[in-house]
Amino acid sequence: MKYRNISVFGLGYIGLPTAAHFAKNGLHVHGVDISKTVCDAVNSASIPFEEPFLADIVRETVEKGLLKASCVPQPADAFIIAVPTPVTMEKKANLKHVAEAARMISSVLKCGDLVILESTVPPLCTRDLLVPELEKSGLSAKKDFFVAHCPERVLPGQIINELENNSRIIGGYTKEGGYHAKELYSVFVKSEIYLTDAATAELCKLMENTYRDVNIALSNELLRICETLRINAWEAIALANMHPRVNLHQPGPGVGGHCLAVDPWFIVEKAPELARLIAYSRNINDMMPEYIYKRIKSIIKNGKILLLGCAYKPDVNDLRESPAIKLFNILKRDGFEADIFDPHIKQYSEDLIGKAANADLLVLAVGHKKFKELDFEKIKKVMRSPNIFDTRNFIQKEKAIKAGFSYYLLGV
Ligand code: SAJ
Repeated sequence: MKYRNISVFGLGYIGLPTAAHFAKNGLHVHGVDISKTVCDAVNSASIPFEEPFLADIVRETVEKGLLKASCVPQPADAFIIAVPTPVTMEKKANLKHVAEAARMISSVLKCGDLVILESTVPPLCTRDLLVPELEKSGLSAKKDFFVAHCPERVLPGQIINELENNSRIIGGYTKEGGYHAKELYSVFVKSEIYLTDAATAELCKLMENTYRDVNIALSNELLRICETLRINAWEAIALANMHPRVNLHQPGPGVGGHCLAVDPWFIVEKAPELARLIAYSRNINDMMPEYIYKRIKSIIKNGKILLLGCAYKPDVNDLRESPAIKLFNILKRDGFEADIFDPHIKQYSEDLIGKAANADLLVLAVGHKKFKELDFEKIKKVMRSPNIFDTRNFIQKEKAIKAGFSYYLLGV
């Protein structure tokens, strides 16, 4: 194996598990992050966010001296960029962290090194931004070093399993770049590794998340149609999905996270005249919190509302682009007294009963497994008016009604 020393830029949800996996397989890994707090956490063998099984791997590899972190780059044989690529107010990719990582790498780059971009980027970013930044080193990406785009595609909450067991797409900037990157990832990827060119790999990653976002938008549109026709959307979707070639996704209060709510815009940015369905779907999903708010107002006109869940999806402690937070802000904007309880988010994880005191409505916004154990009898006792609105078809209706709640379900 040619690559013994690797450097991972960005120690977040993707970079840290990736770094830890290479270290677990005996490579020496140097993590680089602009946040000293993150570097200190890693060096003291702790992880700055929740992800099942990650803490053990980080502890083990840090203790063995295989994983270290700092804010400054150092020479390595291979560099992996896993920094955030958020979307701007104008719905364009903000690539400043990729450019900054590339600048840092170019300061230590040498002949024969491999540079891999894992961050999700608009098509042609490897060619038009990454390579030119790296070539400021005076070296050529066609002759002196290798470049590939290897998009991350793991699901938060299941990252450790998916890093090893999902197939991978690697897009070489040159054919050799692809081969070298494949050799490196073979260290821990047990499934197939498909080789292509960098631009195809970039678009492929965006297509996957766009497929999901558009599919959810379709379900959200169908849900609103069902409401006007007084048809149960959940039942209709479940039955349609019995068909062997139908896979409608789940409707709900909107789409959050740093991927589905962001990546489709990277396609729109490159082809605004053509990407009409993609942009329209994004807008449908973005409007869902306002729609939920309208439904809430049909249940109560004023009073106190407690949101159950604010993470962007079940069983994670990640708030990015969370539709529940958008709903919370809408409620506050319009003068409702509102609070949040979420067992996964530290600042909202305490005192469910205190928060439910004098509330007029509970709104189930996220289907966390822990909410299956809610003690409705106890909660009801402290509420002013025991109403519950389920936006995820998650709560057992009979249980809530038995406890004395008036039960409302989105999409019926
Ligand atoms: N959601 C729905 N209905 C559904 C499924 C999801 O409303 O039927 C909502 C969720 O509640 C959440 C949002 O969509 O708010 C996104 O959740 P998700 O589980 O679909 O996806 P992410 O953002 O956690 O991870 C996605 C994954 N992409 C695909 O499955 C194609 C993951 O594999 C990618 O690695 C990740 O994006 C990424 O980093 O791009």
